[in-house]
Amino acid sequence: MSSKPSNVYVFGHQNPDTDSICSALAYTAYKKATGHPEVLACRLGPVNKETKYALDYFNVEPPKLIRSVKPQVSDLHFNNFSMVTEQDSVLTTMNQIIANPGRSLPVVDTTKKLTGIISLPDIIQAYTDTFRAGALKESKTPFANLIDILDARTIGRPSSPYVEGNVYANTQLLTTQTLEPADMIVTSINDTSLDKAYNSGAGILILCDAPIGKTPDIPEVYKGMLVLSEDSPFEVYRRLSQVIPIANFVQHQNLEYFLTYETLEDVKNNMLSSEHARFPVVDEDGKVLASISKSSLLDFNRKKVILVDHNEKSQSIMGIDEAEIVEVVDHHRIAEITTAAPLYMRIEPVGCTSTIIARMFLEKKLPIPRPIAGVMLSAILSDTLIFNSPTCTDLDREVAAHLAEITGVDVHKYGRDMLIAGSNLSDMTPEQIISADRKFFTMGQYRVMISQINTGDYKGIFSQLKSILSQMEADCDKEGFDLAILMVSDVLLGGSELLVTGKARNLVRLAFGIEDDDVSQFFPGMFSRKKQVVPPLMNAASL
Ligand SMILES: [Mn+2]
Repeated sequence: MSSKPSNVYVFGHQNPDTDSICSALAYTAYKKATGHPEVLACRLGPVNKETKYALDYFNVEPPKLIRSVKPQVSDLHFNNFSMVTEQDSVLTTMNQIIANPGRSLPVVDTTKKLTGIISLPDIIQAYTDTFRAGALKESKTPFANLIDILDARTIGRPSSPYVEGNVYANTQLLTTQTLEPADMIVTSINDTSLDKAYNSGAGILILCDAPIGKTPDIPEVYKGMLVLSEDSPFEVYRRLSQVIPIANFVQHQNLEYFLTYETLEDVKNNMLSSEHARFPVVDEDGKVLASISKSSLLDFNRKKVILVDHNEKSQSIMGIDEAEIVEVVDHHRIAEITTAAPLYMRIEPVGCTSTIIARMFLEKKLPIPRPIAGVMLSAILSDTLIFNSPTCTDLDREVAAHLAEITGVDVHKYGRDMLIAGSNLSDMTPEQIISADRKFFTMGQYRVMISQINTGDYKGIFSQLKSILSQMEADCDKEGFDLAILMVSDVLLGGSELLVTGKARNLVRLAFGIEDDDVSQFFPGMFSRKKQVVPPLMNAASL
C-alpha cells in the first residue's frame, strides 16, 4: 500500500544492559549512515541506572521499547479496498458486495472513518419492500444516485441535491390532479397523454424510451427538469427502488473490525468465533484501510529484525520465531540460531558488541558522531568492567581509545562514574541490599544465609554499615539462622567486602580468618559465592 519500506527493528537482549541498549543505537546509526533509513533502534526492557547515566551524559534518547515482533494486521498485504458510503445506492452497493467475496462491506464517511457495515442480508430488505410514491423522498435519496443508476441524460437541474417529492406514473394521474414542483413523473416519450405530465405541476419528468441524441420537443409551459432514459418505464420503475441510499440498512452497532496493531494470531481467533466473513481494517486514526477475510491472513510480511549483543532466541523478543532475522552482530557463543534464508552475521570474540560496531564504522571510514562514539565507549567500559574483565581484548582497548579521543572524556573517570551510577547503594534500603540476591544453606548443624551485591562503590556500604548489620541480625533472629553474610563485590577494586553477623561467628574465623570483633573484611580476587565462600564455610562447619 505505502511505498515506505517497513521498519527493520534493531535490538539487544531482554533485561538489557548498557551494551544491548547502546549497540542497538550505534548499529542503527551505522545502518542509516550506510543507506538504510528503515532501521529502528529498539529495546526489550527498561533502561537500567548505568545505561541511563551513559545516555544522559551523551544526550541520547533511549531506543523505542517493543514487546513483540509477532506479525500484525499492518504486516498483511491488503488487496481489497472496496467500501461504500451511506449515500451510495442500494444497487451500487449490491453490485460491490457481489463482486467482493465475504458478503459485507465497510461503510465510511467522507473522511474514510468507519461508520458501519453493510451486509447482504441487510440490503435484501430494500428489494423486498414495496415501492411507495414517497420512498425516495423518505430515504433522502441523492439526485445523483438517480441519474447514475438510470444512466440518464438531463435537461435542466434539480432544485435540491436530494429527491424531495413523490414519484408518480403518468398513467395513474387524474387530469385534474395538481402536483408539487418537487414531485416526479415517470412516463414514456411515446405516451399519448404527455401533455398531462407537462401540465401536472411536477418539476421533474423522467422520459423513458428516449432515443440517444434526440431532444424531445418541450412545451413552453413546462419549466421543470427532464431526465431522459433509453429504457422502458418498466425497467426504470424496477431500478427506482434501488437508487435509494443504503443509510437505513447499515449496521452501526457491535461492529467487528480489526486495528492495524492487532496480532494475526488474535485476529485469527476472533475471526473463528465470528459469524462474519469479511472485516474492515482500521488504522489508529479510525480510517478504514481495507478489508480482510480468513484467506488474507496467509499473505503477510514477517517483521525484519537485526539482533545485536545476543543470538539466542530464548534471550530475544516474543515472536522471534515468526520474524525474519536479517542480521546478527554479537560477541557471544552461537547456540542455536537457525534461519530460513542466508543472513549477515558478524560474531567476534571481543569484550563488547560495540567494539565490533565501532570497527565497522572505521572499516568503512565513516565519521562517528560524538553521541554515538559516547554510547559505544560506554558499552565497552560496561561490558569489560573498564578493561578489567578477562573477556576484554586488545581490540576493545584500541577501539575504546579511539572513541575516547572523539568524545574527549577521561575513560577511567567516566567509566567509574558510570559504573557507580549503576550500582549506587546509597538509594537502596538495607533490606533491599540484603535481599537482592540471597541464598540459604544448611552447613552441618548451622543454618547460613549469604547475600551478594555487585557495586562500583563498595565504600558506599560503610555509610549504612550499622543499619545493614542490624537488619542482618534481625533476619537471623526472626528466621532462626546462625550466620548471615553479605558479599559486597566491587569490580573496580577487584574483590569483595564480607559483612558478617550471627552467633556462629566462629565459622568465618575458621574459614576466612575474620576475628570475632571485626564486622567486615575485604578479600581481593573474591567474586564467587559458590566457589569462594560456600566451600570454606562448609569445611569449617564440619570441623
Ligand atoms: Mn555485550
